[in-house]
Amino acid sequence: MALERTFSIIKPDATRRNLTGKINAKFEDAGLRIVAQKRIHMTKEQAGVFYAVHAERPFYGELCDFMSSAPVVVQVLEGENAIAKNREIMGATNPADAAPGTIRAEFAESVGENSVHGSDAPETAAVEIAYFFSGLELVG
Ligand code: RTP
Ligand code: MG
Repeated sequence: MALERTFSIIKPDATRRNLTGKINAKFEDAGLRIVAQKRIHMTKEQAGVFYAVHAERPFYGELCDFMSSAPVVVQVLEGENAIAKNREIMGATNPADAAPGTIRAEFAESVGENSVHGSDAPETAAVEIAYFFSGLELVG
């Protein structure tokens, strides 16, 4: 299988608790390479565009408030089967359901404040990467 790229966010609950390094270690230990990374603080509007797919869900407002409440680390991860591999390392959305050893099992605080985001398909990965990074910032 060819190298694949996925988009990842280390969310505000994790940056607040200084967990960036521990989370990045999990990605790197699993063979994913961080080919782009930056720390940003999104406005509520920018978070709203990113999560527009959830606009009709009851938790949308709360999610946008949370994602703009503190800095996040946005990153592009590269590796074999990177999209599925990253979702496996992250664990289930709700930390109560996340497998032992996953990021969400170890670090997430709740179903909403769950430490990381990862793209769910090649099409969404491409759109999400382009929202935050220019081609020149991706250094494989
Ligand atoms: P993500 O998009 O952040 O990688 O997470 P995911 O695919 O595992 O979950 P998704 O269904 O796409 O939901 C996006 C994010 O919305 C928040 N959420 N809150 N309060 C709730 O019931 C609820 N459900 C989802 C979480 O932050 C989730 O990661
Ligand atoms: Mg999702």
